[in-house]
Amino acid sequence: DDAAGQAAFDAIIAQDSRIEPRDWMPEGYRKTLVRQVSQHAHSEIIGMQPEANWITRAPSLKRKAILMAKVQDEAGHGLYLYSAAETLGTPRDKMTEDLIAGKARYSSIFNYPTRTWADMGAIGWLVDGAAIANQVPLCRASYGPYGRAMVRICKEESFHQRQGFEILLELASGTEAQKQMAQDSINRWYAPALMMFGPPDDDSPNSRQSMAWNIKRFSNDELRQRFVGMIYEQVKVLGLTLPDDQIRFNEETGKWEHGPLDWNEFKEVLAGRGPCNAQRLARRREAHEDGAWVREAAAAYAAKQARKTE
Ligand code: FAQ
Repeated sequence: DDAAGQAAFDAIIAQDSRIEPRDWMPEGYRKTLVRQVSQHAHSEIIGMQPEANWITRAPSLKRKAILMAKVQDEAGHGLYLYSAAETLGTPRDKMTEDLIAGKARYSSIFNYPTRTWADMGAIGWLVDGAAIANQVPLCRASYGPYGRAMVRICKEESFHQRQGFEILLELASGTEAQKQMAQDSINRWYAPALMMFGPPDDDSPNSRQSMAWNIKRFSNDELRQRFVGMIYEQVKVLGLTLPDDQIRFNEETGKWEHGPLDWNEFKEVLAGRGPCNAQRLARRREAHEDGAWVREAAAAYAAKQARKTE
């Protein structure tokens, strides 16, 4: 019954152990996981678009092969995550329907345009970098299928981050125009990357409960500050700068600090009014419609195989 289920659940959480799909879990726990994991899956899938924009224009065959592999990895991440969410009882078709109907969230970051080749570098370094900072602690998330999916995803994200940093390093040691292109792209991606960690802690309605359930291990601000400290050092290797002159390590609090972020812009993007929201959703919808014949053919084939074995 529910009381026994709740007691067993509480004991697992208290031991910092794992909840598995067939275990009893509170409805709120299930709901918040479906919310976070499906949003995460959608982010990976929508996140393919800004980079796919540059595949045909990559500056060399080698760069093109690497970028294609990275975009394919994002598709794979989306699939593991949809599978993890499905173990909680929500079918993937339903999640996809919500996404293309504009009812589901995905990360704010993917609503910004990729204007130059340097953006492939800045996305790898800053966006994948922020993703890793946020996701390494999620490898220990209390829900088993989610935590296990995160382990592999984080390994692949590390490779993505290196390739982005290397793109910027090469541009930064190139001509003055190339260096300028790299700097411009860092200037545009810095603040949106910091916003990936979510709203400030005092405006984050889900954090407290998610931390109590061992889904989130650190708060949005804690992870954002840690990330700022990392990129503050890394940008020096590039010989470039971050567009924020207020970054400093506060000896008293032991925390990194950064300049103010425009949370109105974040809210606008979440409300569907960012620079590329409409374009991203239209493209996703179009891809879904274009793929209808594949789904129909697969279903017809499966039905035929089922009849054969009857
Ligand atoms: N964008 O109460 P909180 C990637 C929403 S990495 C949009 O703090 P929570 C890799 C939030 O959902 C990107 N919405 O929420 C890649 C909530 O709304 P709701 C994906 C955001 O869940 C790289 C409301 O604001 N990573 O894809 C954002 O405790 C390159 C209040 O916020 C993940 O999803 C945002 N940035 O904390 C792919 C990581 N922030 O649902 C391709 C897993 C907040 O109540 C290329 N997720 N919101 O309507 C998480 O860790 C958490 O969900 C947070 C938000 C930290 C994102």
